[in-house]
Amino acid sequence: MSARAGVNVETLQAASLQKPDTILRSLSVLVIHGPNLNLLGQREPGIYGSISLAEINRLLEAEALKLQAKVTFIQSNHEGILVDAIHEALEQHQGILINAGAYTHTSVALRDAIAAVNLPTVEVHLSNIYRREGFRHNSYIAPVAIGQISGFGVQSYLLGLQALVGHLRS
Ligand code: CA2
Repeated sequence: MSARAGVNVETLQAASLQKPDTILRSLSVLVIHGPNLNLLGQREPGIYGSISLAEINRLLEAEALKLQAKVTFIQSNHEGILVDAIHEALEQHQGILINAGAYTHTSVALRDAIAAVNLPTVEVHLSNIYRREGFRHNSYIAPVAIGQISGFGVQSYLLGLQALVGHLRS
């Protein structure tokens, strides 16, 4: 081993010999759950299944581990709290995974917050919003998201996380 200015040259050489795709940057993703999603598993299992929000978060943790990413969760029933969380994400996270719940179809404020921070965002829905009532067919989030996954239950979240991390690493 040769040493220069206290730097372990062997370690540097080993790092530079790795294929670029095997050097994984540490990535942090903020997962946002909107209004009423705290009720998952307790009400309306016919539409949203019997899985709880805590279980969805556990599955996302496990998926994030496989993807070598970090996930942080917030659920709120209050639009302003979600807007604040999106603003604060700019300092701490590289991407956002969001199920904005009913705010998907109503909230210009959430859309503007996502556009303002300009963090890559993936929109997910448990149900297929396009097979449901007409008022669920419009998403204010979709035009400022890099993509949307809808209709696959908890898989929508897991596929969304994979897509977001893939996008951030590409
Ligand atoms: O399918 C989705 O993930 C939705 O974002 C869920 C929202 C709905 O307003 C969107 O149109 C589609 C509703 C979340 C409410 O979750 C509940 C869970 C259990 C019981 C009642 C509501």
